[in-house]
Amino acid sequence: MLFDYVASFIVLLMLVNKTLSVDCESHRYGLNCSFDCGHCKDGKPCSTETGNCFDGCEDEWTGKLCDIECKNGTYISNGKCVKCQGLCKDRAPCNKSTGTCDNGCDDHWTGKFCEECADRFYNSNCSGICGFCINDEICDKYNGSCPNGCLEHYKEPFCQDCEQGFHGEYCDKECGKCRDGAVCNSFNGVCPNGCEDNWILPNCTVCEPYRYGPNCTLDCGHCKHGKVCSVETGTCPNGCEEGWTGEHCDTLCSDGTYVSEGNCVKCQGVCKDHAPCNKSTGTCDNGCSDHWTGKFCEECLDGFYNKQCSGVCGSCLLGNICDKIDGHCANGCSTNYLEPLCQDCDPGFYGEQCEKKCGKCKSDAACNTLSGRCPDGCVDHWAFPYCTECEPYKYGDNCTLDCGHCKQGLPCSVDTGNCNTGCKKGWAGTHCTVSTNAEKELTTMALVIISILSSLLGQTRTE
Ligand SMILES: *[C@@H]1O[C@H](CO)[C@@H](O)[C@H](O)[C@H]1NC(C)=O
Ligand SMILES: *[C@@H]1O[C@H](CO)[C@@H](O)[C@H](O)[C@H]1NC(C)=O
Ligand SMILES: *[C@@H]1O[C@H](CO)[C@@H](O)[C@H](O)[C@H]1NC(C)=O
Ligand SMILES: *[C@@H]1O[C@H](CO)[C@@H](O)[C@H](O)[C@H]1NC(C)=O
Ligand SMILES: *[C@@H]1O[C@H](CO)[C@@H](O)[C@H](O)[C@H]1NC(C)=O
Ligand SMILES: *[C@@H]1O[C@H](CO)[C@@H](O)[C@H](O)[C@H]1NC(C)=O
Ligand SMILES: *[C@@H]1O[C@H](CO)[C@@H](O)[C@H](O)[C@H]1NC(C)=O
Ligand SMILES: *[C@@H]1O[C@H](CO)[C@@H](O)[C@H](O)[C@H]1NC(C)=O
Ligand SMILES: CC(=O)N[C@H]1CO[C@H](CO)[C@@H](O)[C@@H]1O
Repeated sequence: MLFDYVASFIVLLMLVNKTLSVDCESHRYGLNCSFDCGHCKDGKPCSTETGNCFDGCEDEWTGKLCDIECKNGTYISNGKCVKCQGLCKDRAPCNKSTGTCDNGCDDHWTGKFCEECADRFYNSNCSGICGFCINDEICDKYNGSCPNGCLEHYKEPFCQDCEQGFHGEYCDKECGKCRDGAVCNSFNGVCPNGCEDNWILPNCTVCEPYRYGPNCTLDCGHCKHGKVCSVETGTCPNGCEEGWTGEHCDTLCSDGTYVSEGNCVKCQGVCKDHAPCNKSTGTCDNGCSDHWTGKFCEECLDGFYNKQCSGVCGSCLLGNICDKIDGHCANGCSTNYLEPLCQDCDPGFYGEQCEKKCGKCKSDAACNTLSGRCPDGCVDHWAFPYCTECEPYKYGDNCTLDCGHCKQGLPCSVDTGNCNTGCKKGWAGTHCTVSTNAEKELTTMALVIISILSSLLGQTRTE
């Protein structure tokens, strides 16, 4: 019985002993309190039996015992260390308790955990840069494709490269005329096998010199100073070479014409030796032909007129020049000249300067302006052809008076009727009309005969 008591006392002691052993030093647990607690929150002790922390772990620690520390590049999620989701700035590890990036995301990354590519970047590294999506849309962040297609002339679906046949920084340039229809390099526009005929390397977008037109098949005209014409329009930058005209300087003005306002027009005047005028200026390079003057030798020299400047002016008053077109003298003629040309004498005058008066021409006719001859004979008793003197044996203002009986049958003075050498025998007086010895009848008879004879003579002269 006593043994039973003793035995149960020992057991009791043992129990007590065990109970006492549970009371470990702070931050220790387990049998014999041989284990240290983990990293409990706020430095609290853990359960002395199990070692569990009551209110969770200190930052960056996990596990029931808060004895697991996450490595750089991982963070605690559901009590486990998992890989950081994204990429923090400067590739820093993410916050081990939250998984976020304490100093922000690395370039090209975004999202709460910097786990997503920023707009316009793609692929697992967010190193891909979006192409040229239509409407400036952003590309898919995983595969980089544009959701609704590309900007014009970019290649689907990534819109990074130019569509075939285009090149340039914005794929806005069409390939030139590559030989055999080849496609140009989409970056530099170079045609791989050279150009079609008439185009030049490297891009085959420019015509060979001196060619133009959509296919570079047209030849430039004659541009001034040998310049190249515009490849689009074919026009010359500084106008045409001398003598050429037309929009493309491909029309040559023929001799005798020149370029005026883009057209070939007739030379205006007459050049020396009838040379053609200068085709670009219209002037006469070696001067004017005789009788011509003016910038273009287009005007008659003073003193000449008509279309050929062959007309010589007449005697204009005071030596004025005549009109260069029709030859008339604007202020009238010199004395005795005939208006309007002042070339001929006034009727009734003749001589080199029309200074001589015509004689007594029959019917008041004008005499020949050069010779002074009367065309149709004289007024009665005047001597043909000039009709300026009396017929022989006539005298007086109107030559109507008969001479007397002058010696040797000579005519009397036409002015006075005097017989200057004296009278015939039997006659006397200054006019020798006074009979000295002959019978009156005889004298009268003789006078009648003489009168008839002389009138007959006058008639034959005027015929
Ligand atoms: C973990 O990251 C921190 C902060 O970047 C750094 O100071 C530390 O040295 C890193 N530890 C290891 C073991 O690389
Ligand atoms: C991690 O995040 C927590 C909560 O925001 C913060 O208290 C702690 O200081 C952060 N750790 C570091 C190393 O910045
Ligand atoms: C991501 O970056 C690494 C290292 O720079 C590289 O080797 C890999 O090819 C990249 N991946 C993609 C999809 O760009
Ligand atoms: C890229 O991803 C989007 C969305 O998942 C998909 O619709 C599209 O077909 C993909 N494009 C390519 C070229 O893989
Ligand atoms: C050819 O094309 C390239 C790219 O578009 C451009 O940079 C270059 O100026 C072009 N060359 C000529 C001579 O036009
Ligand atoms: C240019 O070439 C094309 C194709 O060869 C042709 O159809 C067109 O008529 C040509 N144009 C001219 C102005 O020669
Ligand atoms: C025509 O005139 C121009 C300009 O004065 C000159 O340069 C050129 O030599 C002339 N032509 C001839 C054929 O003299
Ligand atoms: C001369 O004739 C004119 C005109 O017929 C006349 O007036 C004049 O009297 C005549 N003179 C003489 C001297 O007969
Ligand atoms: C678990 C453990 O270490 N138990 C030990 C406690 O102490 C006694 C006496 O020293 C040991 O015998 C146990 O092994």
